[in-house]
Amino acid sequence: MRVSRFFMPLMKETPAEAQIVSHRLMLRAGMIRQQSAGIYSWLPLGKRVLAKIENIVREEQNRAGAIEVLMPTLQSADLWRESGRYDAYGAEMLRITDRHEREMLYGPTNEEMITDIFRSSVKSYRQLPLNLYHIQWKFRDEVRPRFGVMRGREFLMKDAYSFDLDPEKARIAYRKMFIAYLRTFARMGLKSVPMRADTGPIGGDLSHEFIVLAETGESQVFCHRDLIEMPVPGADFDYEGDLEGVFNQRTSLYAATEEMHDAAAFGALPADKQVTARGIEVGHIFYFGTKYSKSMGAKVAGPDGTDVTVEMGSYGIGVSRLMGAIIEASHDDAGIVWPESVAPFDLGLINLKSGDSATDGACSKIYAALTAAGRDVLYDDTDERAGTKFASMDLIGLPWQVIVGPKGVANGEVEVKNRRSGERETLSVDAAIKRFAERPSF
Ligand code: 5CA
Repeated sequence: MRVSRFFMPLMKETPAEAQIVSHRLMLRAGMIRQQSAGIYSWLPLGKRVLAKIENIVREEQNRAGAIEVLMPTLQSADLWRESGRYDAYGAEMLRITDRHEREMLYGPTNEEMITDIFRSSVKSYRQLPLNLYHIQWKFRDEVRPRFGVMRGREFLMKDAYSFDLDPEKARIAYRKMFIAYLRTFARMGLKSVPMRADTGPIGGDLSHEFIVLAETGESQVFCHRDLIEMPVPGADFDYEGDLEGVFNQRTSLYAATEEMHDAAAFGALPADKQVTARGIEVGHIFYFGTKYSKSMGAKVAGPDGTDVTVEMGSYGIGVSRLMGAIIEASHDDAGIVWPESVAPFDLGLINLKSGDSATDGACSKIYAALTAAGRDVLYDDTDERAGTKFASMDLIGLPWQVIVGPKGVANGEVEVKNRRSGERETLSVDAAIKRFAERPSF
């Protein structure tokens, strides 16, 4: 993509309305635009990152055996009356009436709808276990939408729902998601800590929030220091094998959100292991048994032919919130520093003298070769000053920059800069092409 043809409305000024760094940087980098309180348009750079985050979430859900569906944003109020949550949900629910005076709502979550899908078509225990998920926009009329996409009113969520024959099997489903979440966040460069959590309006008695530690986080959390750096299972993890090992290793150490905090148990940890911090909740998983299946009649015929009410859990990830969390965890004074896995482009190509035929020629060669190799290159071919180009490229945070100027080109050379470390290296044009065309991590 050439910058001259792209849509990337960067802001020079620091937006006054943004209180935290991720919100400021997303606005300055032209990734989002606020349309109403807590409701955003996703501009091209933001949309690209959102798609990358979504894809990592999807790959890890699939790997753990969950199956993707897509449910609508609008739901019928009658469905929610069946579970009793239509009245219980309160002012956070956006209620809508259609032209036939039918009561509808913009879904804040989907337990009722997925239970309806399940009960209409699953009749036998042989079809279990089943875990269905979707990645869809939600609406919650939050009292205080703030911090940009961190606490929006409209936001993108991955929500999965598991169905099992008995509580023991439901715990297996819970553990699979628990492990999938560790992998999902680690692939985005985040250190997440699962913490015992309150279940709120979703219900149930077993629940973990996945927390990324950050000073600007909305949650007060307490955990054992060893959880923060604990390695996560690899891509070859066997979801049909031992789940308990990983699960127990994490849950045997103290970690709780404020609502579930046990000061005495925490105080019993060695002083140097006690971490009291702020955190961002990027995921939340629940096991709530038969709360919805019972009220909505979701049953299957068990092995002996008698009806069994299914055991359920639900598993959410804040897909749009993750973008804010990643920036909070990875930025510097010059701007965003994207991990390669979610960067909007793989690298930026900076032409320091557009219009100079040798420089233009070298850039075109690099751009064509890397694009042909499947790399996403953002080529700054504009005639802005060099300083402006450097600042813009640093602000939008692509992991690598290839800098091409007339002096270097006269010697057949370009400069490669790593955005995170700031390290620079001079390479021949061909070596630079080879380096990025062959990078296995892309
Ligand atoms: N049905 C369950 C699990 S699927 C559920 O709704 N859980 S939740 O309420 O905890 O939401 C799941 C995740 O969505 C949260 O962990 C958080 O990362 C994200 N989320 C919740 N509210 C917002 C919001 N207002 N803005 C952005 N993300 C949000």
